[in-house]
Amino acid sequence: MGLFECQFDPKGFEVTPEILDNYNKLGYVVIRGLFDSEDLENIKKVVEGSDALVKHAYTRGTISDHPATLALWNQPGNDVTGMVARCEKVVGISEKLLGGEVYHYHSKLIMKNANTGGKHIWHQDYGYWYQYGCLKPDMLTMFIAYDKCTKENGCLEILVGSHQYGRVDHLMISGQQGADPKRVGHIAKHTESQFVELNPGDALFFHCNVLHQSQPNTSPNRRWALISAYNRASNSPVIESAHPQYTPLEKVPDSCVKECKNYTDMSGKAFFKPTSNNLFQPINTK
Ligand SMILES: O=C(O)CCC(=O)C(=O)O
Repeated sequence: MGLFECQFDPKGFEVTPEILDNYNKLGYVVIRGLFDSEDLENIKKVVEGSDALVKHAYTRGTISDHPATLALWNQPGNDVTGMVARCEKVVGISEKLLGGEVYHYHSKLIMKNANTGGKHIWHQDYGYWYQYGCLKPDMLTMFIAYDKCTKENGCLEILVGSHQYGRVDHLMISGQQGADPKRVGHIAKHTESQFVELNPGDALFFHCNVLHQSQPNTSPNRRWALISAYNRASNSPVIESAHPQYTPLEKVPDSCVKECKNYTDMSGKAFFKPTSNNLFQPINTK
């Protein structure tokens, strides 16, 4: 079975009942061409044209010399990457898939450079968001390919429909939080694995209980991705933790991704600053 995918149409795109049914059944949808080359050119001016964003990058995990490098921010902000996270198409699709108002939970830039690391072990995003006080799995992740994502450069691999098995216990494995490998082994016998190969500007929306992993980038081709996570407004965390409680999201027209000229002012993004003991730990679990 191939990937479940549809093509974005800037003149009018709708999350149809067919898309919603498949999302609920498979746990994901790939939307090709959600961002076009002009959008990507403008995003590039922030991501590569200045160090304002990438200077916040850090490395996480000790998976046998294949650590993951990323920058993470809790509020979208007003630069071009903020427009990506706040634009009507992204927020609208997320609201349709989650069935109600959403807010920005966090975003990140995952940087898998050529011939480097970036291994992510099998996990569910809700594996740790649960620990952050989100009571329901009313959350999703949007993964946008900034570079072409292929099997060779460590694209995402998902277990299709694995969200239907519910949340799996997560354990600390070599510096990363991973889903209990025995449980994953059982689920893998009942689900199909799919490599999610994407072209720049394509987006994968996936349910927070979908099991996913990715291999290190052993290829000569860089694989960077922009990721934004959304939570239902009604599912605000019941404790203070690493990511924000309900904060109304100020939507912007899709055209702002092309038109925004803010490439350097990152004020208000609330970048995550790692310390030796806050990686994946709730800040306050009272
Ligand atoms: O970018 C990747 O390869 C995996 C990212 C991921 O799964 C995560 O950050 O939770």
